[in-house]
Amino acid sequence: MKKKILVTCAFPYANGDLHIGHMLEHIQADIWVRYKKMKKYEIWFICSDDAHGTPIMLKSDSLNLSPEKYISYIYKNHVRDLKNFNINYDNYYSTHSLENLFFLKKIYSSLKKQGLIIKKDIFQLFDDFKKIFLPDRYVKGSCPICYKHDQYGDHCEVCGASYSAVDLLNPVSILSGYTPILKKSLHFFFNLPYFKDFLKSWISSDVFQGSVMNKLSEWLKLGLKEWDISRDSPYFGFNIPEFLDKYFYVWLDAPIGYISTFKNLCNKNHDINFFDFWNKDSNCELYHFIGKDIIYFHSFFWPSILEAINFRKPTKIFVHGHVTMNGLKLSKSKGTLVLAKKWLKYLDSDSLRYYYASKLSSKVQDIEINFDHFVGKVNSDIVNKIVNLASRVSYFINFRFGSMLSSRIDNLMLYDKFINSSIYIENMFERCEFNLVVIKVISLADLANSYIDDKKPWELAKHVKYDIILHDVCTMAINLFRILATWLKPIVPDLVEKVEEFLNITLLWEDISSPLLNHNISMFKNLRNRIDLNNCLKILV
Ligand code: NOT
Ligand code: ZN
Repeated sequence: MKKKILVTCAFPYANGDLHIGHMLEHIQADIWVRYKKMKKYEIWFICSDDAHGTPIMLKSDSLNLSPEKYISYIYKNHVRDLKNFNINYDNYYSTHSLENLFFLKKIYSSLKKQGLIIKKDIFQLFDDFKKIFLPDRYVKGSCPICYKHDQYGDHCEVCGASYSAVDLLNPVSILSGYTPILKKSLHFFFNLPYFKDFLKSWISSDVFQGSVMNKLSEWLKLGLKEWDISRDSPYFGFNIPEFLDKYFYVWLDAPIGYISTFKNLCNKNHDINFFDFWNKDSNCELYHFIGKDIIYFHSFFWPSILEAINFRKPTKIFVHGHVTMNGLKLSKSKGTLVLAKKWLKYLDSDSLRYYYASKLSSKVQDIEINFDHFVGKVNSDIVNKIVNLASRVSYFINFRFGSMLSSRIDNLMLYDKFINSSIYIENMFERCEFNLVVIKVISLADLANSYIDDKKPWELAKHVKYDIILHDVCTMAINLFRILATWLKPIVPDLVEKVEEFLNITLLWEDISSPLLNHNISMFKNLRNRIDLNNCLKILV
């Protein structure tokens, strides 16, 4: 029996709109989920807004909005953008929810009961002007190791050293411009070192890609520290019971959001059993898609918490690299942090989905967007090779044969060659090697186009006496096109929706082994336009 699967993406912060960097992960996971759905798995795909933390509080303050109003505004934008990129979530929720508060309290009380919460006074940088403790990213100063100026409170961009904000030389608050003071406060810590042995065996249990596993072993050797899970007021988040001026750190309630978002889905769909998925001995699978910047949270903190509360651990944590443009990180100031909605103003969702797919593998590699390459790739692969395949023969089917496919295909061997590639394509989808799916599909599209070049239907059409063979050749080409479109369905859903209208069928994975014969297709219409480089350049303005 196929195991049921729950899939999550990392929760986007509710402090701004989604950009094409975010979309990489949503697209990657969505392709995988769509593929699994086509293969008839019971699979649930969930995500949420990560609605707590200092940046969200400060941003809403600056807009003169309550944080609640602000996160609900951002939520609507996120849902809109995800929908427009065809990211098919079964539930998209928020960590600022009753369900999340419920699980957070329950989990915290269980950790407390087990003696896993330690309270300690610590000293932190405090902006006495703004009356707020400063998160690492809100303080700058000189690196205590290489003395370079203008470094953040967590690590030095010049020498790469990690340190704590209190070690910065000449610290300055980004919020007020004043020198912060050191202030004492009581903090709550999760006893992460207690889970050392568990983590040691868990991280080597095939949950991660090889390169991630190596990194984790290195980190583990460096030793685990108790994890600070509390933040002082002012903060936007959930209160710690009995401590009115203290809040749970956003990174504690964010992963708990995986549980609560799923619970919220179960409340809406009574056919799903919550505990089937989260019990310690669950038979279902749990997949997290995340970026390489948040590995530590998902590989050490999150599984330790699940272990502590006797819940199941993730089956796989799939880590991807970051999006770059011209070899550089996406950045607001350089205009390369392209918002999802801006992308859609000048380009379309399928083009980004296809381009990402053509570059995504199971390796933790950065994904470079180069607009010349992007335009070439989408136009040459999708328009010249895939769509063209149908447009080269549809005229004859539509006008010579009344839109009816023939009762035979012309070349059974070539058809079988396509079908025999299905196993390989399935394996590559399964392993998230989407780049190899694309390579295979395009190499078969080349083969199909060569087949048409050889058969020259436009020559056959000159003599009525060749009508039978013309009909079989065109039917053959349409059938090859149909197989390719079925394989591409998880990647480019907008295109394939139009293909389905044209072919007058729903493309199903299990159907491709038998050719489509004696079947009425629709009139061929343009299935997609070419991309214009000028539109890409408009995005960057
Ligand atoms: N909002 C975080 C980020 O880095 C991701 C949270 C992931 C969700 O964008 N939960 N967990 N763990
Ligand atoms: Zn330095």
